[in-house]
Amino acid sequence: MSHAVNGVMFQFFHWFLPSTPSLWTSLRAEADTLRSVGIDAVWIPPPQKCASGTFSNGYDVYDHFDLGEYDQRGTIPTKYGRKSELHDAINALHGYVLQAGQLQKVAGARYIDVYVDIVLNQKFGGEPDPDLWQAIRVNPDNRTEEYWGTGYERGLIDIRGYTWFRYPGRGLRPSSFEWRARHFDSVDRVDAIVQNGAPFNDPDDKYIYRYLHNELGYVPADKSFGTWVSLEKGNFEFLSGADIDFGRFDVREELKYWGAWLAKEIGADGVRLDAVKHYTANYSREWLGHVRAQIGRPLFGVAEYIAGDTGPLHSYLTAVSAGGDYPQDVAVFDFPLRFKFRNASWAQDQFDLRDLNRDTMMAEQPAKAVTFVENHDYQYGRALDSHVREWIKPIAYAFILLRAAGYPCIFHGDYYGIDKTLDGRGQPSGKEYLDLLIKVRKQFALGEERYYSERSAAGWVRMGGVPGARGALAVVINIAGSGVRAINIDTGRVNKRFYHLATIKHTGSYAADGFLVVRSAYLQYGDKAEALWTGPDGRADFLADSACVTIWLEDGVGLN
Ligand SMILES: [Ca+2]
Ligand SMILES: [Ca+2]
Repeated sequence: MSHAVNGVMFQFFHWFLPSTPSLWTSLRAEADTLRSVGIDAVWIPPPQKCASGTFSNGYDVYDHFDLGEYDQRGTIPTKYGRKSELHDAINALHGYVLQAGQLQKVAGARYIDVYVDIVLNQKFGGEPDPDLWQAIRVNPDNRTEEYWGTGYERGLIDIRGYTWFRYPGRGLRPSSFEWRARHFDSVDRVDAIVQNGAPFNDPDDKYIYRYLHNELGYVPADKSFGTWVSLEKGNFEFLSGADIDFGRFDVREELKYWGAWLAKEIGADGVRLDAVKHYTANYSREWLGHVRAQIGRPLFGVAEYIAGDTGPLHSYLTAVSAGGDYPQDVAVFDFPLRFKFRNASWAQDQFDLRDLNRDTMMAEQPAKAVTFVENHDYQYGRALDSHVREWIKPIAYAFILLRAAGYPCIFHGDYYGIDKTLDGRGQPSGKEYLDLLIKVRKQFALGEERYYSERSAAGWVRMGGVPGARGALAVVINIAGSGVRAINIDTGRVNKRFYHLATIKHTGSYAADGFLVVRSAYLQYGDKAEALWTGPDGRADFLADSACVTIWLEDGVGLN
């Protein structure tokens, strides 16, 4: 968790960003705004050079050590900019400016943590390897099924993968490590196949090729897919590109060395570990332990383990934070909760809101849950109907920002909106309502929580009464297709007036002004349009309109 009480994380990128202006430049320009609205930590995308140069989003790693500094893959900057611009952006988030060649702390500037995206599973863009390397064909849908024996497209083969990474454009610093076939577990594209001494052509995209051996004399002699990886598809070690073999000591050491180098080089305060279900959880632990020891200061860690159920997430947390000689603290993104938001946004009246509080990390391991509504992998335009529909976003964000559990993360596209030329549809900006929710989180989402849920509406009170709390807060969310709903809440506040702070709804538009934040009286609430009173038992029916979230604040000092 962030050092801040009620910390808020921000994912500062989405999938369809253009490469100009560079993201690092935009981030630097936005640093003061992010600071002023209450952001505590910013998750930045993978900063290293990738196979498709300025077209890569950061996950097809070519050279971990090129942060937009060397002429490789046809470009010096990455999609997100030059290394110098990355430094400038991080300095701005940390509250420093460069003056006459010296970094100066800006008086009073709050420090915003920087979490960097760490891609350890795969590499892309290598040259055809000088060596043929022995392999076996594997069924992509069931990785335990290997095509041994004799017959067409069966048996031992030698392949030339795109597994040679030697970095002439960078040279031998900060690392002289040269990647070759022996450093990988598997590939899905090959330059050549040789079988029984003759060239052979497999159909494209039909197989994964698993390498069988390390070089002569290496221990272990044989390669294998890892344990403590996801067992979807039999064994989910391979994701894409050239899959790195963490069964090797030299590989483990090289990427730990890189991790410590990167964290020191850019002053990272945390990491977001990409695709952890595709390499052994033991390496997440080993890598975090090494980097933390090397940099000698706290390093937040959150892992991307995509799962619809919490079971695999608990297993991963156990392996990393309770396994081995040096267990490492780590959090996980709450994908089960995010998929519920997605499903609720499509099912609306058919969705049972009581499910939001079941089978989620927020419910089952709240201190390890990074909660979120949308991300770069699921946003509109990525896959058919994978996105969370706009109408539910204020409701979902209220659920993660105003509840007691979890460390919430706001998505760039949800905050700034997305121009329709980028994603094909457009997305409205949620800045107005998100700024308000962050404020309410910081000042009122404190103290004991009491939560109530019915099928289409739910509500909760935060009772305050702790340092920093400005009073009690009641929130109602309503996913019904029509009609105002009431949730009876025991506020613990007897005969108290709660005023209508805001009702937030989507107008149906994908243009910039697609969300409506009603801050004055909400006429559909009748005699409760401006305020309501709790009874002598502390209870009241709190209201929200259909497809809305409504926030009620205890009368008193009010929102600052
Ligand atoms: Ca892997
Ligand atoms: Ca392996």
